Amino acid sequence: MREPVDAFIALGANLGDPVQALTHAMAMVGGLPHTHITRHSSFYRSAPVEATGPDYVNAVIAVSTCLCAPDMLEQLQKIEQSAGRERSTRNAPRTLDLDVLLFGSARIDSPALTVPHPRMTQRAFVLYPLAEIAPEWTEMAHSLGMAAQRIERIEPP
Ligand code: A4P
Ligand code: MG
Repeated sequence: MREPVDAFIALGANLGDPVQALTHAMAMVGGLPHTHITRHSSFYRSAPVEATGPDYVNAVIAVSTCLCAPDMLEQLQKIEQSAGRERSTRNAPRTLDLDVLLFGSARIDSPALTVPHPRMTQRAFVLYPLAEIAPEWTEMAHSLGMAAQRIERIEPP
């Protein structure tokens, strides 16, 4: 058995019932073999970035996992499929998107997987929820500003 690794996963959706989709996806990720969720952010409503369609709901979770990164990606893609994800064009509206942001200290550059996620530092919808559970990202999140990319925390019911 591999040593556990702390990984961060971004969740996003802007079709169907995004809050329900993210809530269900978190439970599915937490139920993966040799994996448990250690922290989760609030949900955030955000304007589409480099994309069209309805507003997104985004969140970030931290997991401790003994899966290797390619196996984690495969499992995340199965969860996306089970949520009815259709891959049409890049950045098309979606029922569920699960991206690996960070995987311990790994640096991966394979055709299927790039870690750290190459666009994470440009995106308020990633950095704000990430900073909530990993405060070392707070300064970078604030440097983007909430004005340029509209984002607001959704108050819990
Ligand atoms: N892939 C490579 N690296 C990774 C990684 N670290 N995590 C590959 C997950 N997948 C990774 O992804 C395309 C391929 O990327 C996968 O087959 C995988 O092998 P995809 O999910 O099929 O396509 P995508 O999501 O349309 O493309 P991409 O490049 O992941 O898009 P982004 O950059 O994630 O942007 N605006 C708001 N407000 N909120 C959002 O959540 N999301 C996007 C998608 C655009 N605008 C958004 C949001
Ligand atoms: Mg994706």
